[in-house]
Amino acid sequence: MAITEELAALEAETLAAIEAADTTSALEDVRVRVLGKAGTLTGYLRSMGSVPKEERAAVGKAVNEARVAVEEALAARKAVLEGAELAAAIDAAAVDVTLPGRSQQMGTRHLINGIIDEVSDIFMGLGYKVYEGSEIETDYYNFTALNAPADHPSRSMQDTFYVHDLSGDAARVRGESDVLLRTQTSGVQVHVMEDQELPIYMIAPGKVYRRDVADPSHLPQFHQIEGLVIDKGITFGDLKGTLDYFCKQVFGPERKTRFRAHYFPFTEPSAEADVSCGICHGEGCRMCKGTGWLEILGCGMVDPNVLSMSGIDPEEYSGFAFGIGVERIACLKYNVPDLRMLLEGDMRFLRQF
Ligand code: 2NL
Repeated sequence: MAITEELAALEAETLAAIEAADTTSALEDVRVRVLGKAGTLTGYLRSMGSVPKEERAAVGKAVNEARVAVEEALAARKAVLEGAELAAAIDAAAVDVTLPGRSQQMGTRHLINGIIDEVSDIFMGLGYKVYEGSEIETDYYNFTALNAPADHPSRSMQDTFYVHDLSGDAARVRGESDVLLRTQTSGVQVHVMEDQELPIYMIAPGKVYRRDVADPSHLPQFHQIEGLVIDKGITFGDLKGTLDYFCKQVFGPERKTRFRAHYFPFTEPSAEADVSCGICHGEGCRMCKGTGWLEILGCGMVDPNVLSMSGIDPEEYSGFAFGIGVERIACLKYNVPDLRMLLEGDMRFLRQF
């Protein structure tokens, strides 16, 4: 076969292989096979020297034409394949912007914090200041300054969480620490009585601790809001008017209040306040155990001893104080069946409020 015929056959075969290549790497294989260092067409270009002189021009022309035809076909096919591969890569990496996002569940304000804010707003509206104080207190601020007898059971290791005292004092290291987790927020009021100018109109909301095992109606950590007013000429009438207003703000203007005599070591006289039942309006039902009333807080006129211990003259000043259980308000307003549900973080429960 004449060289020109061989070249024509090689060109035809190569052009067919180029058309058949379906990836850029298959196309590159064809290029190397034909135009690479050891390629078939390269072989013809290299062997031009051995072609007889009279044929050299014609063969040279044919080889060159074949090379140009192959190079053009390679370039054209390469453009097509690269375009297709780019389109496929873009498709594979594409993000479907029409897909809905993965939604994050939003948290809510905790019921207990909601009640603390609501009560704080009511008292701030009456000109009271809100003090938060410390959850760790000394025996003096939690008990002694509140007239609690030295042998009162609430002071015992049974009922109060004492904190290891690492100050190095021998007696304290033996376990007789006078540092504790507050069992009521009263210590905050004692600090205010010692440190602030009179008169005092304040509330102290926050966490308190008692050594109880958690059950549907007890938690070892719960919340209290205590209030304290000290001014000249404060009477039990001021206490009743203030707490009646408070109850109507929280539970509704149609609710009534009543005050029953009670005992607390830090107040004299002392009382428990009830609010009329919101279900039966005083008729008696299951909610109020047939009484028509729901107990909601403890209160009283600040004992003169308590005033004196904090440096306030009980001849010149008088005051009232009260303590509200926040979990108790939550139960009355929202019928929480088990206080432990307040601590489980189950959004199906917490979202209801
Ligand atoms: C209750 C009873 C009460 C107080 C707390 C108080 C504080 C000072 C002086 C006098 Cl600094 N009293 N606090 C008074 C009466 C009752 O709480 O059952 N709370 C849930």
